[in-house]
Amino acid sequence: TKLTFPFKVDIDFATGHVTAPAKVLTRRLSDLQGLFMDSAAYEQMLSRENPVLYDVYEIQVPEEAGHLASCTTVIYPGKVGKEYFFTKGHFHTIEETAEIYTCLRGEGYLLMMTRDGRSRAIKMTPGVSAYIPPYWAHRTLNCGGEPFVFYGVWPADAGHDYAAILDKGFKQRVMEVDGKPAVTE
Ligand code: M6P
Ligand code: ZN
Repeated sequence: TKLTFPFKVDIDFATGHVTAPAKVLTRRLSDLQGLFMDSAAYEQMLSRENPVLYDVYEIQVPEEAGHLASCTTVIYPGKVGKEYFFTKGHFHTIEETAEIYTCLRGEGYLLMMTRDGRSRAIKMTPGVSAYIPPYWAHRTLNCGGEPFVFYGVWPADAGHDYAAILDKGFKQRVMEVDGKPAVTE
């Protein structure tokens, strides 16, 4: 690890915006091809519009062991069919690395699963801080009517591995049932 100077950023809990040095990653509906359960609803929505599902504001540090990367993520409210907008979800390339998500605003779920088929869901509301252990893939979703904002911290060299998610998806889904979010197996 090279010597890095201490720094600070300001996080706006309402918007998730972070003051520089932050890198913005925007994911739209078209970036999540094949991931939502209702593919007809997906295609229909995409034929009309290509909304932003979430923005990630990453606080930039060297991607090296010893550093901690962090970011805010803002998932906008919405659904594809009955399924709430979610992130792609990923394993870490270095699988023995953990992550912490802390909810700043709104209402959502953190879905986690292992390669051998275990799964867990944690309800996220402001002040809830969730621990994602090593080896657990993670996806978040917004099941409320306002932006869902959370702050995540992970080892900077962990990396993102999307292959298994793009191939098999997540075991659990969160759908609207009778006007309320329900976690389905
Ligand atoms: C969280 C972190 C980021 C991740 C982001 C979006 O903020 O885990 O590392 O990039 O969510 O999730 P994804 O990369 O799965 O689209
Ligand atoms: Zn991660």
